[in-house]
Amino acid sequence: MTDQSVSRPRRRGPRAALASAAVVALAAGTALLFASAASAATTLGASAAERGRYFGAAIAANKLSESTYVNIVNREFNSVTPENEMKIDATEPQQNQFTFGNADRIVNHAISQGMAVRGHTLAWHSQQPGWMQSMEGSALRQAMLNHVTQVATYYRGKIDSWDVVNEAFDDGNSGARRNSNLQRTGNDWIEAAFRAARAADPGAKLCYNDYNIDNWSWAKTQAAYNLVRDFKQRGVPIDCVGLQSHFNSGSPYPSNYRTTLSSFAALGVDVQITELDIEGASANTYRSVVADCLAVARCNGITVWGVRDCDSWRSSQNPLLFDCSGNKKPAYDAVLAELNSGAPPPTTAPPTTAPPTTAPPPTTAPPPTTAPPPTTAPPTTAPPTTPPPGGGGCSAAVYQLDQWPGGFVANVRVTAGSSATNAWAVTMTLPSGAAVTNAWNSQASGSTGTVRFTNAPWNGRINAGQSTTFGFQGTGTGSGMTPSCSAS
Ligand code: 9MR
Repeated sequence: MTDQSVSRPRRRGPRAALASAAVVALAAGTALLFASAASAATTLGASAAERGRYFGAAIAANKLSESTYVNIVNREFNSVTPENEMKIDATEPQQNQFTFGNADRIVNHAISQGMAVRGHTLAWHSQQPGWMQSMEGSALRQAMLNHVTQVATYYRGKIDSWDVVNEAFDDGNSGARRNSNLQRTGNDWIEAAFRAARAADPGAKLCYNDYNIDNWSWAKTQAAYNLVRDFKQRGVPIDCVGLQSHFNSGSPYPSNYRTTLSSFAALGVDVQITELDIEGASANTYRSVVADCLAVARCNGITVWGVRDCDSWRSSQNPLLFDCSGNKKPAYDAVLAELNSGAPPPTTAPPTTAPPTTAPPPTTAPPPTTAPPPTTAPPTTAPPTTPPPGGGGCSAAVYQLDQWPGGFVANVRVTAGSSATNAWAVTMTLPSGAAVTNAWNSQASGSTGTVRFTNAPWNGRINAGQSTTFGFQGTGTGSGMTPSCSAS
């Protein structure tokens, strides 16, 4: 950490601090109490960001013109997932004819609001356009890879995490792959899709996403776990697992959910809760899900599958955090309180132990009968030997420049060192004649020469060893830039 000039609030002298404390104390005896209560974050996204995480929602392009809807989205969430607009039938309705209009509406809205975007989804047996549904064999494999490449390239630099492959395992107890036209192209179709996605957008996190992989003792969970373990062992690019977590009476929140989250995380991937909804929206169950995520350092984000109950794909179950009029439900209050009670991210890197080599538990094991782990947060004070946040520094790398005559797009991955960051800054000297025209997921100061990019309000906190990305567009040529990173 060499650069000390990350902007911080200006320090005030002890005299000024005493004077303002006296004013507050004189104004009313309760004012100090009120001040401390008011310091808790008041929105889901802000609270999650303080804990190095995001809190997102699936949104629909055609609702962005509804003021009640968009006001909630803008106020509460720091990540969005297009609910349907990035699916294969939406983005490639005719083979090799790509349409991004509705997806762009969501991505542009998110960028304008400083929100992250989860891309959903590049390869899936469902919502395939007619031309793809009728394809098989090597022609389908090529078409699938072309789709992954084209869509991930188009959105390069704008996607935080991609659901590269969605729902590839069978329901039931077999642990087998789902029999789909994609599966029939050969068992390696999943890794082929991940490799194509990495080549197209090296800055995005690449996720495997599925439902009914929440209960650690279910065969489908073990099948997904084995896939991720195998990919990590063989070096197939994978960065995250998405647990959809649609909970209802047939597939309830399991008491071993935290075990599932931490077991996937121990493989060396992020864990994201990607499509959360809960039949009846029990405040206690929502609270437990949030507590489980906060208890696992690499559970780095939660997305609810819709905004208001009436927006839900299962609207009759009233499974979301806002009612149809846009009012906060008790589940909302529970989620916010649980987020606010969570500890900040650990300031030291988690141990880099090898993934367990023992066989996973038998899939027939009955679910544990013990109560779910307590939801109270661990103490927030760091032990005296841990470095202060940011003391472990950070590193930055510029990825694949998109270059055309007169302009370029660059994507930068910022990785925290051995301790968490609270804020970061990346400086880089642009080639002569180049100028930054816009940046997303960061603030740029200066546009030519040495430009300094500082974190957006929601992505300053990066857990030890983990990363976030930002991007920028420029005029001129963007080659040969060497970023340097500082953290606090
Ligand atoms: O919420 C989506 C709904 O509007 C669509 O009609 C449906 C069509 O398949 O997909 C829903 O979203 C699904 C998501 O893409 C994947 N996991 C299950 C979700 C709920 O069905």
